[in-house]
Amino acid sequence: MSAHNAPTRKDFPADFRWGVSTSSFQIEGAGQEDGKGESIWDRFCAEPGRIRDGSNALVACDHYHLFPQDMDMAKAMGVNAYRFSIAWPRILPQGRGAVNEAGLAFYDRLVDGMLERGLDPWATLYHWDLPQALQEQGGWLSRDTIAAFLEYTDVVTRRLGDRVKHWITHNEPWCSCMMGYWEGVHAPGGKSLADGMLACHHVLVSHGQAIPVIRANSPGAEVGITLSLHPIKAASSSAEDIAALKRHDGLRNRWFLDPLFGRGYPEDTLKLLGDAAPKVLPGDLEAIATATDFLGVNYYFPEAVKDDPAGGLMRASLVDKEGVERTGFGWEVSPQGLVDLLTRIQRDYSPPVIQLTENGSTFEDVLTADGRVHDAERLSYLQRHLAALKQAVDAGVPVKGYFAWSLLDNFEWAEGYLRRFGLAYVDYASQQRILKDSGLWYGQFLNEKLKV
Ligand code: IFM
Repeated sequence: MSAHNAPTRKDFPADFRWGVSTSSFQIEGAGQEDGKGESIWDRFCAEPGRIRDGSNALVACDHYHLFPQDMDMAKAMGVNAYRFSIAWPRILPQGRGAVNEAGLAFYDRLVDGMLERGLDPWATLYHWDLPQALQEQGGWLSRDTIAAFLEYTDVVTRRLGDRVKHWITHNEPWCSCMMGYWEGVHAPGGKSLADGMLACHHVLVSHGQAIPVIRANSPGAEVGITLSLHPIKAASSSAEDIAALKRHDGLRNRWFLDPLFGRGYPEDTLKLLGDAAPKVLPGDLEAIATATDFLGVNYYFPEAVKDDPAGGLMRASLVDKEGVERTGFGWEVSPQGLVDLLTRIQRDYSPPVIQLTENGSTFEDVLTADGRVHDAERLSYLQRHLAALKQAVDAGVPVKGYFAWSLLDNFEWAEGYLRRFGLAYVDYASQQRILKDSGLWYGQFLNEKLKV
């Protein structure tokens, strides 16, 4: 898409929320400063072979010290909302018990800085950096971690609840639990499907039980959860592949959406899981279904699946479509997938409000001699996804906000610093930030002050 037929801000409702998205572990650095405790990701990074470039996030983008300039940049870009996450081990270094005042003071400064700049703070309570001390007691496999999460939520929302009016309990339980406890590629590196399912269940229960705590401490706040969801297609029109699609969708999407919207876990998926299904206690499903104000959706790419008897309990495996456009991660670029996903969520679940809490892409960025990053592919990705978003809004899907992932290049988990998702390029040696062409265009789209 040329800038020519990219949407303009005026194509969206005037009260649409425009933001950027970040997370604590990926940008803050200051990994051992001011009393912060160790997180499972600090530990994971220290294990040889876990992170592709052998790096860690002890310094990352040094946002802990450079946040004023990062927020100045966000403000100049014209966003009106800023999504960030809170590092649990900065607040409760041992997971529970003693509170680290310096950690709370950091988020005071961060939130106040946002408000001074007219940025609406959107806080995520859990973006994967569990205190290592809790992992040693079982992490999300232990029901006690639910109580620890409630204690942490209470401490944070008591302190920030007067100023933060948008709370996200968890970011992408699929990634923190299934990639962390089943696929073994994220911290803590577990390798059991049953563990992945149990961790997911505890995370979902903790989400539901945290809602009244947040509402009590942050009057008038809006509360939601963010899921990573995928539109899924069958690899062919055969009955077998279509049945495989349904099975895969059960685990990937419905497993989360159904209980959050009061339907309990999907029967067909429960049956296929057999002994790997989590133990559900009385009251758990009611807690998970506690009403929220919005559903946060992170969209990156669609999936295609085929019937495959060797494809695990769901008997399905992913198919790499040929000849499609892909990001540097190999993820298919599909703006239409965003329309499909949003309309499907609306049709099947009718959430009151959807917030697109992440969307973005990684490509090989080059800092050129003119001191710029001409990231034409990311720019085109952004423009086409905004056009798709407009299509969904026009079709009546109640999407009320868009948060670009991410403000800054950052620590991309198991990929370390090999993947850049930022609208701003980060030169990690000097910590200099340089708005890429995509970031300049987003700024132009938002306030027409910056010119590409
Ligand atoms: O960097 C991550 C983020 O932490 C969660 N959502 C997906 C992003 C890109 O992989």
